[in-house]
Amino acid sequence: MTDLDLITTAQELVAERKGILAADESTGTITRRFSAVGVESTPETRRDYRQMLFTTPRIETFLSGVILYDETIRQSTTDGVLLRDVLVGKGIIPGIKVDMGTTELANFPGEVVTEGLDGLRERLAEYRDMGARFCKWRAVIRIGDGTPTRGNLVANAHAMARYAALCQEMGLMPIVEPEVLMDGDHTLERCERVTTATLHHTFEQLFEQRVLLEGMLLKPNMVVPGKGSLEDMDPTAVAEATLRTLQRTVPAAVPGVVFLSGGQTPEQATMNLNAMNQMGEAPWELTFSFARALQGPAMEAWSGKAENVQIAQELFYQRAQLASAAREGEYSETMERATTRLSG
Ligand code: 5MM
Repeated sequence: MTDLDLITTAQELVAERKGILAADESTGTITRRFSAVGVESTPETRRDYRQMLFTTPRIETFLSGVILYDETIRQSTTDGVLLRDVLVGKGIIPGIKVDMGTTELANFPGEVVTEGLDGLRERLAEYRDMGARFCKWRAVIRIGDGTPTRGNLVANAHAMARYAALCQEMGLMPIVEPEVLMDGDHTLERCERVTTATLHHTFEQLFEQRVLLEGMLLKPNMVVPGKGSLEDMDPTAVAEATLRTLQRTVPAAVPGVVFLSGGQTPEQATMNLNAMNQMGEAPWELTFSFARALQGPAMEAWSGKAENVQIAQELFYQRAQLASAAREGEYSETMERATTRLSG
């Protein structure tokens, strides 16, 4: 693997009309999501669900890559085909979440840091041998009274940069995901200030650790008001604030920004991505790496029942199609309504 391979992977993942499916929910997270739709979480139900997503007919039209969880990269379909090979067969690049989740940061009450650097080089070698071409690591930043602190932002940024450097050494393209959570009643303006500081520290540490910017992707939150805020979610305001934040912090050498949806509704996340792409001012490709905003309606329709697989796949296909349109700035409420009518 050379720098050129890393750059090629990054560019392929942000190719025209395409984005990434985040299907890397850890067991605890997918268990919570399944429980909300009345599905028991077992290795088999998790396999069935992900098999349903990956085998959706023609989904490769809109997906360049899928982020997998450790369990999933080792699982096979009910016909005995490795799930990762299903993706490769469709021309979709398999990637893998390699962080080990968050833990309380000592001396910083209420703030967390992401773990997973110990033994990472060896784990990366195994994932690379299994065919993964890219990785993902997520840092979680909470907005609260007096938080995030500088100490917390630096600790998370340092860990992300160490992760990214190791990935590149091992020939795996790193996605760096600093997520400022939507939890709270903060304003859009506060989210902008915190996201700006978060990305500033992230790129400072990436520079310190000599990470090749052309061979990585950034997966940030969009700049939005907190879930408990009384402010409306206005796509133009979100797009302006998000682009301003990125322009102030993210070097143009980074090939792409692949947004997380963060608890926005599928419609909101899609509309906001569309608004950004319509502004047409960005030096980076702007696309999606959504989990909930792609999977939500499909998971609900599936509800763990084999007879619902077809309708669930149709809903998943529709959300990916709409996200792909938003990636080009071609999404509209008319398209959304037409899709709703088809599925309703
Ligand atoms: C923020 O979560 C990531 C994107 O998902 P959304 O679009 O739903 O916000 C997602 O890739 C996340 O990192 C994985 O689900 C893993 O999360 P956990 O909490 O299980 O590590």
